[in-house]
Amino acid sequence: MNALENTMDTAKHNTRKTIVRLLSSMGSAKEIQQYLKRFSELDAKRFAVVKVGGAVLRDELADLASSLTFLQQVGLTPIVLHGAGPQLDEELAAAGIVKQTVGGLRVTSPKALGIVRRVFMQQNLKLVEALQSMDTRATAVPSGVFMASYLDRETLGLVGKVESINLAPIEASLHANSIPVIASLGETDEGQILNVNADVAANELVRALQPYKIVFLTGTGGLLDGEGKVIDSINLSTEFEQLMAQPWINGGMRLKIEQIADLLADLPLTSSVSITRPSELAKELFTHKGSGTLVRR
Ligand code: X2W
Repeated sequence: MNALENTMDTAKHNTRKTIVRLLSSMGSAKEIQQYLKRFSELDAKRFAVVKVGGAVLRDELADLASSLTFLQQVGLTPIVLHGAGPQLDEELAAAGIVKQTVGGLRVTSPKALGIVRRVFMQQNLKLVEALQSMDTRATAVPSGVFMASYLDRETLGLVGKVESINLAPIEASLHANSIPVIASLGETDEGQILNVNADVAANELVRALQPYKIVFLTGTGGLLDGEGKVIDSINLSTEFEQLMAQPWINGGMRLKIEQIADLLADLPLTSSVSITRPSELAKELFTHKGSGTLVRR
């Protein structure tokens, strides 16, 4: 068996595990039916945007593929946007390019951009192939969605700021009930490809689509409190100030919560952001209890 077949064998096994886990975490089948009905009634574009970090593609591909397959099996099509941070770290280091970030964004030289493009394409195809090998319809959308300008060319080099979103490739994929798998590469009016941070790209995509569910899949399985335990839920309208005053809130976490608060402010009140791990995606979507961290405003 080659590596991909191995992954997919695990993924098929995990799809069965997903169903068993889901059933055991529910009060009754009524619960899953309620959610299924609610999601099915939404316009396809408004069901869910799922952001997948590069670390998840590296460490949890089988769980990710089976969770997305499960959604397609129940007739739902999520919109998937992925990053490739750790893969870029590795490939750029291998090419002798020293990592430099400003405000969490990677300074991207012309030489680095060549590697960024190749790695994004590879990671995009890896997820699409993993899905297709499970007979799941998926469409590679490695670029062409994020129309961008230079964010700060002097400081950051070839890094993009999203100016507008081209929904056409996403809509075509949804129309074919195929999961669009989008990479966070931007493109200027002149056709210059730019490196866009995947969380930033996900947020812009969400602003354009106004989906019901926004899910960030991470290795941590949620936002962690001072003891490293996953926080169940955060209600921004009542808990924001109190949360931000906690001594254990670090810079990265503060930024993440602030970004989510900004994002939710631009969305209908019914929308929520969840942060969970791939194996718990169905539990998050179809049970009252959910999984990971749920953030509302
Ligand atoms: C990011 C794009 C990848 C990314 C980078 O070069 O790392 C910028 O910083 P994760 O895995 O979701 O972190 N781009 C400009 O964001 O991937």
